[in-house]
Amino acid sequence: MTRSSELAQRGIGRRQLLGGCLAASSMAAVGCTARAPGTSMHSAEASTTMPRPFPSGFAWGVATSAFQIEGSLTSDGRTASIWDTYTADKAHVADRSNATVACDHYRRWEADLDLMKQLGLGSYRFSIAWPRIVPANDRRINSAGLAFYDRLVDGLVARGITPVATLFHWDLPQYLQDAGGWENRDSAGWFADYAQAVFAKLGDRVGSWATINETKIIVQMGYQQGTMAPGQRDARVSGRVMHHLNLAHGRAVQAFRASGAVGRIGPCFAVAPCYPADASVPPEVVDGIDLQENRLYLDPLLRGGYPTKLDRLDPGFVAGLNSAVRPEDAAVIAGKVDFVGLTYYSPAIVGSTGPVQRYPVASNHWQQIFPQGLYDVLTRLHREYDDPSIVVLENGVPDDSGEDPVNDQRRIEFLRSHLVAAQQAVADGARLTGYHAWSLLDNFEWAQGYTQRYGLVRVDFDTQSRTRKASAAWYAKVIAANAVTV
Ligand code: IFM
Repeated sequence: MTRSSELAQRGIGRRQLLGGCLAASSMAAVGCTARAPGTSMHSAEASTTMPRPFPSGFAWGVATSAFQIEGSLTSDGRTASIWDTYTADKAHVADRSNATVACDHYRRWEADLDLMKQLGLGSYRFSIAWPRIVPANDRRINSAGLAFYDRLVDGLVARGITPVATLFHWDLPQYLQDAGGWENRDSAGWFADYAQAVFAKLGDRVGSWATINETKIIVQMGYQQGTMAPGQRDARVSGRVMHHLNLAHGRAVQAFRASGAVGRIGPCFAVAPCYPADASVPPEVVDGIDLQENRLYLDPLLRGGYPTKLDRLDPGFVAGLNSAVRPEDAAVIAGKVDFVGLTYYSPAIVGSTGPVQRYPVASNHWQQIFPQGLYDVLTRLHREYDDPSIVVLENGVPDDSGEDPVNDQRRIEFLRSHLVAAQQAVADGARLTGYHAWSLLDNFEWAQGYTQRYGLVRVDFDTQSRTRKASAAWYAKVIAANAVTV
């Protein structure tokens, strides 16, 4: 067994959450107030059927990403990203599909924005495709690529929807991968230069910027498990990549401050609250998984440095990390951010011998449905990370198992229960200012192709027609009421 596959086995990657099937009577999340699950948040949930209001001005949104919806992969000067390359090998995609058309959003964006307005959305999180903006090695800025996002941002503002732009949602230009990609320390500078061009064009209208989407998923799935682009399995490289992604985040924040752009900037963490499956699991084992799932990513940005005790991690990963870190990096990485963005899908349930399935599993097979996990991460940030302003940048579930594809009752229940958890966290002090459901549209779900439908709006991929699902109507009511009703 190689070091990297060992690492993958020891870790709990997004697709690895099913291990055994243990039941436990009580557990406590690492870093959270110890209590049996359900005692705090859930008892409040059951006690009333009154609407649970969110703070006034709460940002209700949906999220998407460029590669997953845009299509038009060669239009207006765009060049290939690592995901174009990865999906060119059909064996990498569950249904052997690709994102050449996806939701055809690049051409249908105006109708999609109209749909958002009809739902009453106040916030739209989208991502900008780096290969549209800096398509070639000469580092020329492609004005035709920028013009697309310029129109999109104008269209959002005209409809009263705040643009929330993610600078990097996994579609690294292939020519940069050929130059070493995130393994190359220069990547932080490449990213800052690209970000600077985007800030210069859109910085007068974008409300919030997310720097890098889910660094952890890139590290674990792109470089440890090899199940996402660029498909590597190398623990040492993954350690270097993580550090350079963190550095790139810090350099982009610096570029933002220097740009004079209005708006706010912050990271986007994929958080996974960790719980022991039962009382026999040693706390240090849970702590090691929490380190790998959360603190490795949160601490350098929000606490000024990596955790010092890394002995539970793969030695190759740690060696790669140490080889990349320079003393001057910590301050750059920890530059002040305006909010903490997070995506929440699933907890990590830690058994003595590996990950454990404890809660109902979604049709993607990796997501355990546990709304209290959202409550726990929000209140943990409030308690342990200096009470930041927080935005949920993604939360959702695929629901394609019902007989009527637009009557997605399971999604409604998922969203309702998670919003109840979020509302309770706010009531208990978390400074949550916005929530984005993943996703507006059914879309290209990376290595799963079109097999998993996360949209509030159904997309017929043969005709590109859009049909609002029951969840879209339900979410519109929540938005209008600024409250979720149990
Ligand atoms: O579709 C992805 C998204 O790109 C990143 N966060 C998780 C989603 C569902 O897997």
